[in-house]
Amino acid sequence: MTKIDRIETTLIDLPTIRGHVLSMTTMMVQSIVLVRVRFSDGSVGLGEGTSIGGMSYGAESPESIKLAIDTYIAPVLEGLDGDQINAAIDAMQRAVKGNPIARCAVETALWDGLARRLGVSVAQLFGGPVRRAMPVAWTLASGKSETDIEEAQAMLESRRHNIFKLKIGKRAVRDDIAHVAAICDAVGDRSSIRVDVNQAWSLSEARWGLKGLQEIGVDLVEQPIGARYRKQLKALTDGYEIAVMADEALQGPEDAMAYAAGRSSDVFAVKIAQSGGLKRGSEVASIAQAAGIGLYAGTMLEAGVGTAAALQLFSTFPELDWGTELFGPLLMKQDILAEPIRYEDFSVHLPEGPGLGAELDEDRIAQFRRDRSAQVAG
Ligand code: MUC
Ligand code: MG
Repeated sequence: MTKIDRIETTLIDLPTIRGHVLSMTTMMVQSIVLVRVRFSDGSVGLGEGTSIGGMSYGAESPESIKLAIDTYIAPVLEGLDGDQINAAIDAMQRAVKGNPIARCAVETALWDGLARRLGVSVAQLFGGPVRRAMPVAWTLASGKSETDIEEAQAMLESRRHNIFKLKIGKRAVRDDIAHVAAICDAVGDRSSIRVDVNQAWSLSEARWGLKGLQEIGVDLVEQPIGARYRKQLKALTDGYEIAVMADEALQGPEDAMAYAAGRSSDVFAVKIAQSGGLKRGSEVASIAQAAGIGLYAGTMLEAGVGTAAALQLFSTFPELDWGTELFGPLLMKQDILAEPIRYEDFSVHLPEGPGLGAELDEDRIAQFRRDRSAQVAG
């Protein structure tokens, strides 16, 4: 038996290329928890636990993810059989309620370890990839219309992205619509324009918002109202032609069931972290497909390890009608992978190699790990 010997976590703070302005916060840095699971045969599996803007996006923070793993998950898993991932997932779920990002980070490392030991990719463990390149959106969120337009034009010219997600919800609805309209005017004929409100609108604001967005030709609106208002989201889905996507509302297959049963949104943003792991993420996707709901591969703006994990899973889904937004590493000045994930021809490419296809750049990790001063002093 290949035992789980030790689970190690490292907090890493990666500066972003510009301020990333969301309805609830502005990010200047992305903080990730890198997980290394060491197995008794010497193999190592990698995982990543990442949230957005401290605790402003959701209930977990980088610090709480690390604490949940170090204090509550590692002691339960250490000593178990590393090849028995279903049993490990079950043990984690019994020991730790909630904390889906922490559980996903550890589960990812277990899949990576098993796949490396078998000499196959993580996608192979989920039945094998059906695609090696996936459409990839870029988020325009500089906070200024002119800067966003320049950014979009540069992305189109370099053929990196032709799908743009605009972060709105911070300004008055009318001002947000004017901002989106300016971007649609400038690049809307060459790209798909979508918006993410990150729960910021009330239902009445959302009614005006969706009407305005629809009139200017926006393709999709993501989580316009609070995650807990399923029936209200359904009313918006039924009331407008513009596609409505659920994001923060989907915390795994249980929510996916409720949304599919009520046809409360047109599209699901499936995030491995928010779902509580790759396995639960694949269950969310299966429910969407069974219910005829569109699929979109969402991100928590993970660095290379978490992004590679999502790519491995999403490469196995037969339908991915709305593409992906797995661009996290591009938002950071530097990533932690030795070989960067490839973005070309408006697509993100599935990393090659065993496991996640992700190898670490240890110098970068030494440079950006939060405890580096303690390391130097010690
Ligand atoms: C979210 O809410 O979808 C995805 C892209 C981005 O800029 O933020 C994320 C989170
Ligand atoms: Mg979102």
